[in-house]
Amino acid sequence: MRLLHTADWHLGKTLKGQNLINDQIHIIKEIFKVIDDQKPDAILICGDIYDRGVPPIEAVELFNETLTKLAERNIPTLIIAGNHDSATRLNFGSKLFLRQNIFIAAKVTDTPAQVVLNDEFGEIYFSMIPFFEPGEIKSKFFSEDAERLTYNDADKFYVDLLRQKIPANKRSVVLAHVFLTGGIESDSERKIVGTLSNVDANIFSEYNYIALGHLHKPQKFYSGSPLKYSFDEANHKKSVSIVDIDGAGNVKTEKIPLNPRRDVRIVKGTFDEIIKNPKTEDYILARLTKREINVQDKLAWTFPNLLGVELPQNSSSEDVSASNFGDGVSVLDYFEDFFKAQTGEDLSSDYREAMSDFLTEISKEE
Ligand SMILES: [Mn+2]
Repeated sequence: MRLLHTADWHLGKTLKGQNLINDQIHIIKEIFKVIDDQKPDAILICGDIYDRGVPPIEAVELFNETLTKLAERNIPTLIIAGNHDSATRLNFGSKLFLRQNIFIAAKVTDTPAQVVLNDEFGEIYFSMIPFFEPGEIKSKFFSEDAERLTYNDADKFYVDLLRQKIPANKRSVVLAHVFLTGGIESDSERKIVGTLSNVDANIFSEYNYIALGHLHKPQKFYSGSPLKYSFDEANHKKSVSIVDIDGAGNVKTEKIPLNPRRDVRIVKGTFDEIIKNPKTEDYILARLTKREINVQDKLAWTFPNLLGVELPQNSSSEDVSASNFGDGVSVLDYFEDFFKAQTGEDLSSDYREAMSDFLTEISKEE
């Protein structure tokens, strides 16, 4: 059986205020090229479908179109929720989608979701473990006075429930959205909170293939995100994983690189050096090695998608989005920029008023 493993699409994400929806539309087309070329028997999407619990409408539209296209191709698709997804919202329609061979496991359930697919050698069991906090497992399966669980305890408990249902000598695959001990992190992942947030790989040791989401750099067990979602990922090579499982349960994986619409890059040097770069549509962070003022407008000729300028000297760095912060700019204006950078939306007059009242309140307290 051949699988395509991907994760961390983060539909609806912005990068320093830049809406990435067109980049995401493009990269999903690229993934479909891989699907049509490699002809996987099933697709695994291991969490963080959306960037936030309430995704923007164009992100929901994109995911809707994607599921429709997968159903048209009749490729079984297995989807779990990540720590950025709203479990309840992602769960919408999941029972109806079963008819289309689209399996969504978003919530902790009494009977954990397990899907069985067949190839010419027989059955393969797919254990689907959505992201959850240990407290959710505790409140569902343990008494109130039971000891607190770590992520490792909670995931191991869920894995044990799933393993009980897998007959001996059957091949199996696990999907999960966890931070594996020893994994390499990136800036665009939202840290899983809790002191013991890591999970040990050995809890999954009985599976033939471990398909994980959460870490954005492609690495062992992780397909990584399809796009670079922070500038510290500038050197990543983004890909999807093609996984072949033979009749004996042996696994071969290959990473298929994805070509983005626009790359995410850091250019470094003095202003004079940087400005010599050829004009590019890529998303650029300019890291100046010599302090210079008012370079943004000049750099924008070469880099129309300049998303940040970093200056040397201590820790002083400036974002384009926050470039006018300083004397004469009110905190409220700064907040408005920040709000727009975070949400991609303008601050409504109601919110602006509420924030203004709040600022007045706290200034009284000082
Ligand atoms: Mn993620």
